[in-house]
Amino acid sequence: MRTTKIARKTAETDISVELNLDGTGAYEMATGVGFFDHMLDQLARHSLIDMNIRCAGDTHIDDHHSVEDVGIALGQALAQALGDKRGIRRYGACLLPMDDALLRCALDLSGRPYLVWNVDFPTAKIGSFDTELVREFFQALATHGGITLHVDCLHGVNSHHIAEAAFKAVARSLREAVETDPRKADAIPSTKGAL
Ligand SMILES: [Mn+2]
Repeated sequence: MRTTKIARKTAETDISVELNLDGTGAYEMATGVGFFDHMLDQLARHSLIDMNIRCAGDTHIDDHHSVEDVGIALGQALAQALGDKRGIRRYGACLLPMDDALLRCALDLSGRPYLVWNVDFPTAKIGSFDTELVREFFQALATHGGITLHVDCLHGVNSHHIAEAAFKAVARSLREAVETDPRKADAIPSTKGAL
């Protein structure tokens, strides 16, 4: 089983992440940020990666440190659970509609962090959540997970739908990329021999 556990503690946040890449999308989220929990639920459910994420953060300041640091810890956990990436499909992509929102994700578990983020939110807030933090999360995830991550919003008028469709598009793409390919079960999917 490709499972892992990460604990990350700083002066700003205290985080634990448990993952099972070969799960069913079961999740338990308690980050102290309600909307963010709702987004992480989508990430687990639609990637079929079991996730248990806890964060005690300085949300009395704002949600920034908690959201960014969960992205860092989740990226580290993903990289650790993937190990030498033997047998994985490596690439994933998804075009995901949610009512008015249409999001496109393409990703490569390349070991080379890169984020291309073409997503504008029509509002600065979703409830009390700052929409700019969605990018912060994916930047941290890409950097610490070693992921080349492209996310584009092709259409959208509602910020909640745009954010949710982004998380679902990344989730679907991750599901594809971390899956083992039965035709290449013992190979590392790179001509370099390492990822
Ligand atoms: Mn929703």
